[in-house]
Amino acid sequence: MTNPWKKDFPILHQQVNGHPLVYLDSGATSQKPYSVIEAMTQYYEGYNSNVHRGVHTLGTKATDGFEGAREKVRKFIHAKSVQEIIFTRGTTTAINLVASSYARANLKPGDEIITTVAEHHSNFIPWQQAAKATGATFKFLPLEADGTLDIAKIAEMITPQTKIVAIHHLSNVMGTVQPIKELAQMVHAVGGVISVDGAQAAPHMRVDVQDLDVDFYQFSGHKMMGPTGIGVLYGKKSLLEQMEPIEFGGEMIDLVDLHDSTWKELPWKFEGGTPIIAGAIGLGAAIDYLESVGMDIMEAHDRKLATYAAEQMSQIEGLTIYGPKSERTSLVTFNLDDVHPHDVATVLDAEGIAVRAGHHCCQPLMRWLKATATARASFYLYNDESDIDALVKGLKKTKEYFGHVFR
Ligand code: 7TS
Repeated sequence: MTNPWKKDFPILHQQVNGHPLVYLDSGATSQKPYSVIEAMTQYYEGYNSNVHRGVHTLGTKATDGFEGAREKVRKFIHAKSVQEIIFTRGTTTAINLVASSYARANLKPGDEIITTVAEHHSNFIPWQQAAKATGATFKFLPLEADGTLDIAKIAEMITPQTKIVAIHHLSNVMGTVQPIKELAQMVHAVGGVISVDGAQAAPHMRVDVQDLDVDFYQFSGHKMMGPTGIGVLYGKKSLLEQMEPIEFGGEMIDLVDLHDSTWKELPWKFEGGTPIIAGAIGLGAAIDYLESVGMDIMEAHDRKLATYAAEQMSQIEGLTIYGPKSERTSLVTFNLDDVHPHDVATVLDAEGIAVRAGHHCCQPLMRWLKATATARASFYLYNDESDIDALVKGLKKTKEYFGHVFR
């Protein structure tokens, strides 16, 4: 059966290096459906204007589009209020906001920030630096060999010293989904907060911030069929209210006096300067598209593909797969014999197959895996089994080629 969604993504219908494009790098960034591209074009062609300022018709339309997108995000992650939805440049900026504002104001020596070695650098360095700046201790939850967490083993690490637990929801290398709801309960029981990097989870599964009971949750538009330059920080209102902005200027002020100033109410106090208006509108259109598919269908589709890929790839002799045997979703990270992953990716590219190779912005995890680098195939709605069959064929060809070269 042909993939019913692929027709919605114009970029996928092209040849690369003389072969039909097989795009297996959605973990880095996803492709965009026509409806997202059109929503952004309509804004620029029809009502481009700044938001929250003018009373003129175009300005009002732009503000309605921008704030309408915020409401779509709220509904998408089931937040209580739009005041809890802060637009940022992406996941990285959203995490930095929490680490620079909340963490630096609330931590002191003796307090602990707990994370894992499997974090993307964007969910690692901001906390590492906040710990350094405040004298807090930076600690790591032990991971099982497949990247999962054993809740029973980590329970004793979460103590009244634990002020922040910062963790990924879905790993961009291992494909593991972490038990966020259980972790949130444990962290709250000792009076701490939990901040969750949802960059990979939000595109692939239904996220309900109230059900998970997370304090902060961050994700990027570009990984979920929206444009680059827009992302989201969800924060519980009670926490965001206590926090100081880290960017000052237009848009976020209430009153400015010579020697002091006051801020707008949530969410705007964290949105200094002219925001990414077309980006927010594009993200709103992406959410409409995702909802039209249904996040439950999406999750089942991406799990099925990741499982099929792991099964097929594990039959290639000399291929190592990282991450859990089952229960993986959306991606497979691997190495092929002693061939450098960049060489694997280069041979695959010659076949029109796009995969990512490198450390995936996870250097501590690469060290923990004892790998200098890995290759990764990541899947999304517009992929199907035929893409994975092409990958397996390409990998066999790569193996043959390098076997021949090295012999
Ligand atoms: N967190 C995780 C888990 C990620 O996978 C990424 C990006 C980020 C944070 C940062 O997101 P950004 O939108 O702010 O850049 N991950 C990847 C990747 O795996 N390959 O390229 C980018």
